[in-house]
Amino acid sequence: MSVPKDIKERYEKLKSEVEEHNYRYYVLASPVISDQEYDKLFKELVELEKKYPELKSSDSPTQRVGGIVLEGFQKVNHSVLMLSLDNTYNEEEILEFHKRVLKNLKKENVEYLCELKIDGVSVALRYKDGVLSQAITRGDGTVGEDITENVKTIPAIPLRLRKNVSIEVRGEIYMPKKEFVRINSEREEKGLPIFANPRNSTAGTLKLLNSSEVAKRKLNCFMYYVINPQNYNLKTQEEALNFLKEIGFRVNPNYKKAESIEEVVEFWESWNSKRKELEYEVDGIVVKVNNFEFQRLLGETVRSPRWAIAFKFKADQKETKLENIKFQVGSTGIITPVAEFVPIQLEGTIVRRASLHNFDYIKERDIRAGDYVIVKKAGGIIPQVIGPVKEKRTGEEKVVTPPKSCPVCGGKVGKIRESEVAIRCLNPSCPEKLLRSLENFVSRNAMNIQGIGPKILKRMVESKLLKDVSDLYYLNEEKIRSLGEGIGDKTVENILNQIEQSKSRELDRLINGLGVPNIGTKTAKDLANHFKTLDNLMKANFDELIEIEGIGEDIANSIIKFFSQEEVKKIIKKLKEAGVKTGQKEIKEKEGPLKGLIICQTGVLSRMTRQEFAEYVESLGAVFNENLTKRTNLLVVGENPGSKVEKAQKYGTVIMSEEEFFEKYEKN
Ligand code: 3BA
Repeated sequence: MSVPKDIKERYEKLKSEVEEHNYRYYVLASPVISDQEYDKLFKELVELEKKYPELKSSDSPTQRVGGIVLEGFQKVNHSVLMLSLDNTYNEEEILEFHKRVLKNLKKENVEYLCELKIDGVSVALRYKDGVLSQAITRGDGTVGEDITENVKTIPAIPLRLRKNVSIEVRGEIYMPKKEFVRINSEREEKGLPIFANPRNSTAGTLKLLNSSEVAKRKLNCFMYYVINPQNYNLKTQEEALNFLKEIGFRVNPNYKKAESIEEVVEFWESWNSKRKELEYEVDGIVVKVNNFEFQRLLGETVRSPRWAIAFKFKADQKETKLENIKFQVGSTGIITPVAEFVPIQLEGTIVRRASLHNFDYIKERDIRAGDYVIVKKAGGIIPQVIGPVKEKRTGEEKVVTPPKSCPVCGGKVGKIRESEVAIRCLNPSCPEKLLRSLENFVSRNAMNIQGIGPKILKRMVESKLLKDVSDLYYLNEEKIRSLGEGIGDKTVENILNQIEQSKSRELDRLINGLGVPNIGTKTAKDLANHFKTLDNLMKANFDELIEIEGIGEDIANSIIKFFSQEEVKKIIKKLKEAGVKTGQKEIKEKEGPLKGLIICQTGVLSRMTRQEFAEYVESLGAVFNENLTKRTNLLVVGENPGSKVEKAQKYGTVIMSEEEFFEKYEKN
C-alpha cells in the first residue's frame, strides 16, 4: 500500500514545521509558539508515523526522543585527523605563541579570532545533502566512535540543515552546570559514583547505550569548525562561524576578533571573571589565526595546529586544613561524609564544607581528618576536595572509616544493594531521617510552609511532636506551646496559618514533599499532570509509568516501591484525613487571541499601568511575566524602556511598541 499524496505532503510539512520550532526554541532561544501548540504538532507527527511507518525518515524530529538500544559503538575513521590543542596558562607563553606566528608568516601583525573554550566533548557531525548522517567522537583523533543515535536526541543539533549542503563540522557537546548538579545529586541519592565535572558527565552520557536515557539529560552544543571551508567559499574563521550559524548550528556568540595580542589577553582577562555567570563551564579561551590562508601557511605538528592555542583559565583551587569529617544522615538514610575545613574564598564565595560523597571516595584519595587538602569547585559550582597534601602530614591525621552504627540514632547501618557505594542507616524511625524528610516537606519546592525553619522542626522532632510528615497537620496551639521558650503568640498563629494554607497546594508539591527517591521537581510535575490525583499515582503500574516521557525503568520501580510501603500508605491516609488536598487543580489554559503566549512589558504605557496591562493580556489568554526570559514570546515597549529591549534583541524575542500591540489586540 502506498501512502496517499496529501498525507505525504502533510508529513513533510509537519516534519519541517516541528524542526523549525525546535530550532527557534533551542538554537535561537526565541520560540514563536507555546509548548502546548508544539506538543500538538509533535503528537500529530507521531500519529502519522504510527499509521504509515513507511513515511518515517532519519531526519524526523520524532527520532529525538531516543529509544534505540545499542550493544556497543562502531569504530569510524575520521575524514581528516582530529587534532588537539596546544595549551598554556600564562601570558608569556601567549606572547611567545604570537611571536612564533609572526615569524613564520613573516608579518608585523596578524588578526586572531578568540573563542571561549567550552568544557565539553568534541564531536564531528556529517551531513549528506543537508541531512545528519553520522556523529563521531574524537577517539584518538584518527578513529572515533559512532554516537549518531545519542547525538540525535540533542535538540540543538539540526537533523536537517537550512541549506542542502554536504558538509562535515566539528564542535563541542556540553552539559549545562545546572544539569550537572542535578545529575550528581540524583546519583548521590542513588548511591552511584558522582561525576567529577560537567565534561565527564557529558562523556558518560554520550556513551550510554540506550538513547532514551540520553534524551533525558539536557545536553547542548556549540559548533566551531568546518572541514574543507574552501568548498563553501569561506576565507576566515569568523566567516566560518557565521556560516555555521546560517545553516542552522548553535554557535557561541561570545567570540571576538582581536587586532593585537594585547586584545587577546584582554579577552582572556575579562572572561576569567565573567565565566561564572555562564550556564556552561568554560576552562579557557581558544585563540585562532583568523585567516585560513595564514592557517595553511603555518600548518600543523603531529599533534596540533601551529595556528591555534588554548589559553586556559587558572582553575581556582586552594589549600586548606580539613578539620573534621562529619557524617550526615539524609532523608533516605544515606550516610554522607562531609569535610569541614578552615573557610577559604573560592571563585567568589566563601567555602567551609564539601561533601566527600561516600566512603570509597575517601579511601581512593586517602583523605584523613587533619590533612591539608586541595579544594576546588567542580563545574565552577560544587565545592570538592581533590585530595590531601601528603607532604604536610605530621602523623596526627586520622583515617576515617565507615561508622558501624548510625551517628545519630545508633541504629544498624548497611547497604541495601551490594552494588551501592552508599551506606545507610537502616532504622526506619531514625530521628535524623525524619528531620531531613520534614525539611524537604516544608521546603519551597514542596509544600512551601514558611515559618517552620530547621530549628523549630528539630525541636518538634526531639519532643516527639512529629513522628512523620503528616503529624504537621495534627499540631495545635497547645502542642506548639509545649515547645516552651521563644514560642510567642505570633509564632504559634503564623505556624498554624501556614500549615492550614499548605493543605491546598498543587499535587506536584505534595509528591515532591513525600520524598519519593530519585524524583525531582520536574518529574513530580510530569506525574501530577499525568495522574491528576495521588490515588491514581499510587495505583499506577510499571507499564503505565514508563509510558510517560522522562520516566525510565529505574524511576518507575522507585515510585512503585515507595508507594507500596505500609508506612507511606499510613502517612497518606493521615494526610487525607487532615484535609490535605491530593488532587490536581485543573490549570485550564484560557482561550483568547493571545492563548499560550508569554508576554513581558517594559517602559511606561500611555493607556494603562503595568498591572492593568498584565490583567489585560491575561484576559486575552496570555501569561504575563515581569521578567524577560528566553521563553518570552513578546515584549511590549512603552516610553523610556529599560534593558529588557536589549535582552529581547539578544534572544530574538518579538518586540512591539505599545501602538503596534494595541492596533492588533485592541478589544472591541
Ligand atoms: N575550538 C575546542 N580544537 C577548538 C580546530 C582546533 C580546535 C579544539 C577546540 C583544532 C572548545 C580540540 C579537539 C578538536 C575539533 C579538533 C574551540 C574548542 N578548536 N572553541 C583549532 O570550545 N572547546 N579542540 N575539536 N577539532
